[in-house]
Amino acid sequence: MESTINSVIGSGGGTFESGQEYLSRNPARLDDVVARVQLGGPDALRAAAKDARAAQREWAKVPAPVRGRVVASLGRIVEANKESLSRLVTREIGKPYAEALGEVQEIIDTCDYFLGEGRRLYGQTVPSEMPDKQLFTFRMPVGVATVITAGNFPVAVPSWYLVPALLCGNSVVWKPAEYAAASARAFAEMFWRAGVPRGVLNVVYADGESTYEGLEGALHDGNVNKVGFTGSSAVGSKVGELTGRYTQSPCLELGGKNPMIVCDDADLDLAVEGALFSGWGTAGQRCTSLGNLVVHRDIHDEFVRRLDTALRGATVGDPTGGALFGPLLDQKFADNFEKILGWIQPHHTVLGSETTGRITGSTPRAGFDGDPEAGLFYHPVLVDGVRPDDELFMQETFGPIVGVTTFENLDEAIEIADKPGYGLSAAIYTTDPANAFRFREGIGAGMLSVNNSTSGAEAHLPFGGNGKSGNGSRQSGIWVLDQFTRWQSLNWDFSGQLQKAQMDVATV
Ligand code: UN1
Repeated sequence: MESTINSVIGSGGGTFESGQEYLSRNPARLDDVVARVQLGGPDALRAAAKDARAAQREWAKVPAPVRGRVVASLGRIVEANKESLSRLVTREIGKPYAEALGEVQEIIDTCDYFLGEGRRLYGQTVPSEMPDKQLFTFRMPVGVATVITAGNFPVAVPSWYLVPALLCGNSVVWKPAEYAAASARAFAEMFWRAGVPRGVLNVVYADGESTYEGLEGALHDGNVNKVGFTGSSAVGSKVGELTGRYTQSPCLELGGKNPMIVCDDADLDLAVEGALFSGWGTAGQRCTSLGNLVVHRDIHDEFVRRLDTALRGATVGDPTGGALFGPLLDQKFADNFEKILGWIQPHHTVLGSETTGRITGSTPRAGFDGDPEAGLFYHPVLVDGVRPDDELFMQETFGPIVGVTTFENLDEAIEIADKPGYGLSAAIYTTDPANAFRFREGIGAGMLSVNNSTSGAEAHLPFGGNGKSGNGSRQSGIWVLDQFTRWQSLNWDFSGQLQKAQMDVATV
């Protein structure tokens, strides 16, 4: 069954269609159309931001604990629909069902965390340097948040923005990825059912160019106060430039080339398991996916042998079954991955599969589960002999491919690991705490793991990166409140005189 989705849902109405229709297809069975999406032109986002502005004032007047109750109710609605939402995510983006369940759980965890924040959202009382005067701080909503998200985590990552933004009294314009349109709509419906007024959460579907133009227009109109963006580093830097022109600092969660250092004292089986999950799980399509294995020279051969065996034994295929990974997200990602396979050089050794590229009837794979011709399935690839200057080492791949590079001492490993200039997530496998601490101090990433993989961050820790991975902003947990509120100070003088700061210090 397919559904039709209009370019703008939630807010006032009007016609913003650009005339372009996008078919959101099941990437495991391309003939299965999940939704027909009417893409909007630049006016769509601009109009939605105007409606969001109009709705925000009333929403901000709703007491924060009551907004917290709406978040609590959202969590319960998501919980009650956990299986159906997960099934839709699996159908629309090809994420294995077990991972989709984990993704939906991440929303429930986010709601559980923030529902109590409605009763906190603390400000401070601060002593004054003058008598009979009291100082206070308050958290104010920023106003209208425009949130642009990718489709690899079509509901959990949006929840990291939407839930705290709404809780803090902001209204939201959400532009989800078109290839995850139906999942986004199903999730938005849950907000509205939970009690978020329709104009307070507005969903817009548009292509990249119209989104950029619409955002520019909405910023010009003064109807956007905060932009949250999850996507590529290239687009993130454009969003940074655009918002910078309006003296705004966006919340950017961008790409990663996440390294895993495997020391000579590591538990190799544990490291293989971690590499398999974060390198090829989710078809390598997480921003936290493993990009570079940086392996100690002395254990390199044994580690690569074990990883190669594990990868050859991994099941690829039908995401509703037990496969390690399913198809790539969408044709655009498949085309990009074909280009990335061209980065394999003659000095590389390709392992993990007999061949690279799309899995078809004529390039079968042992243990493939599903119809290879029906979807965007690719062979997993392990590339040995990668050098730190290779494109494969330096660039994000967003697909089921991981390279191996060697090192001799830990300082060198840390330097190599940071070379691509991203800084999202990084892992080390070692049994020596001293190695772990040196890694913690030296590495540039925002999220670290010791003896665990690069993916799988928990929802109440700060999520985010540095360098090409972001501008240092953090999502999730308490830290995201600084994205969606502004500090306001108040000084209250009850002395009955004009007291001047910095003037009376000598007389006290
Ligand atoms: C992403 O790919 O954009 O840490 C987010 C993880 C997940 C979130 C990934 N909790 O891998």
